[in-house]
Amino acid sequence: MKNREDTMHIRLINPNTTASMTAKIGVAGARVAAAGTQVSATNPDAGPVSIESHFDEAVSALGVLDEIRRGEREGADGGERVDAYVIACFGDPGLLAARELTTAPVIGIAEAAFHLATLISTRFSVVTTLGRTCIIAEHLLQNYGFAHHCRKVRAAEIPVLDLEDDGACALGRIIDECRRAKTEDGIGAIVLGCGGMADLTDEIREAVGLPIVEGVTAAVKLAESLVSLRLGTSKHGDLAFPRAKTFTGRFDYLGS
Ligand code: 5HY
Repeated sequence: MKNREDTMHIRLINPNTTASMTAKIGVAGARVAAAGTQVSATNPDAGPVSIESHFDEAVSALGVLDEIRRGEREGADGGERVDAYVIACFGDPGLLAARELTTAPVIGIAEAAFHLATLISTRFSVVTTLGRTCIIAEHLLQNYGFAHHCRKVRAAEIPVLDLEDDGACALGRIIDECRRAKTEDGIGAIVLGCGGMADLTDEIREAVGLPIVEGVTAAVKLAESLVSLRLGTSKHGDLAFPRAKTFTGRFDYLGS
């Protein structure tokens, strides 16, 4: 392992295949990274251009696992070792399966944002993209044990890729929904519910006047903490490496 005091490499994985969103996520992560932290951002070659349903989520999870395996291979082949991974989609697709594939910490942006929001407020709301994805965030809140901290999961009713289109006034709709949350939900903070919102934090904070927790930047800072504390994914118990076995058909490449 590297001398943690000096350098670390954090790999951000955008589970959808929209390269412009991956680049934006990379810029947002690098902007908050400490000196000595190298941030790289990738997305799978295959998968949905945006994740807006359970189906999209399920398909994107395999892309996430392929990117983790790629990061591990790069390190093993003498390339730049990855010290921590961030899954930069608010559904945290494939999170636990990804943790099985590496000793490095793997952090989902939803989980990271929930953790930080509860450190600065007793109650927060989430503002995500489409109404149909709210249930995904609600399931994560329950699963991670944060449901009682979250007053409401709201949607700005914008398709994810509107965040890539300056003409779509996605920002205005997000600010309007955040303002409604501020006046109606009795909260102290707002969590942004999409990796594609990673570059909007400052403008939303200015316009709404509440602490805004954004998942990509939250996950980068948590990853830095874990790596500098030499805390990696436990290989004792359910997150141990998967047992070697044959995979058939188009998944035979996963066999070991
Ligand atoms: C995300 N979709 O963070 C989720 C947001 C959402 O492609 N990146 C996506 O709406 O669930």
